[in-house]
Amino acid sequence: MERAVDVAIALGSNLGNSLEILENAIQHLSEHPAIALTARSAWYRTAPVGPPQPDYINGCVTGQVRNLSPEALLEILLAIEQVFGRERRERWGARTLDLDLLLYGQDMIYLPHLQVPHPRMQERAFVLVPLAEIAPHWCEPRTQRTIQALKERLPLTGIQRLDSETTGNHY
Ligand code: A4P
Ligand code: MG
Repeated sequence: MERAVDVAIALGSNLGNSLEILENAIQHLSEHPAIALTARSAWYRTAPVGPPQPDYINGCVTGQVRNLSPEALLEILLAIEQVFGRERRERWGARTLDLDLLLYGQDMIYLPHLQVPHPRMQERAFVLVPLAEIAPHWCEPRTQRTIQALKERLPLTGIQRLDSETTGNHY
């Protein structure tokens, strides 16, 4: 039987032509036969969390996947990161493309290589601000709070929305 699940994915980049890389990453996701994107946020320029490094561009997309396990979706995200030549060096360090699986329906997953909801999403304005634009009422299953409520608990400094024609688009 087909199983359709709502998913949320965070995108980030702070090396190279970030906006172009991020747009291309969304294009790759949208072309995958098992993924139907439902909404995308605006892009945000965000101050780096972690070691000193350039500002990031961050955004989020939501989608529906069919017959795609969380692990299979993670593999797809890692493969798209590789297309853009991401090298893993320093933890939390600069990267051409970072794709994080934030939410997979209401599932909670605690595997060594995959934790969902993303364990640090509730502390991160660079995740919650774009996600609240497109999925404010989604209940984060660990905290049992909505994305909007989680966002309202955070200071929103260092997050600047970029103007764009694609802002807040729904598919
Ligand atoms: N992994 C486990 N769970 C997940 C998940 N839900 N989604 C594993 C994606 N991957 C997940 O990731 C290492 C491994 O995490 C993956 O191979 C996968 O098996 P990584 O992306 O190589 O490592 P990382 O991103 O350097 O480490 P980490 O701990 O994931 O970092 P974060 O928490 O993603 O933070 N500041 C701003 N302003 N904007 C940013 O986007 N990003 C980070 C990275 C730091 N500071 C930032 C930003
Ligand atoms: Mg990551």
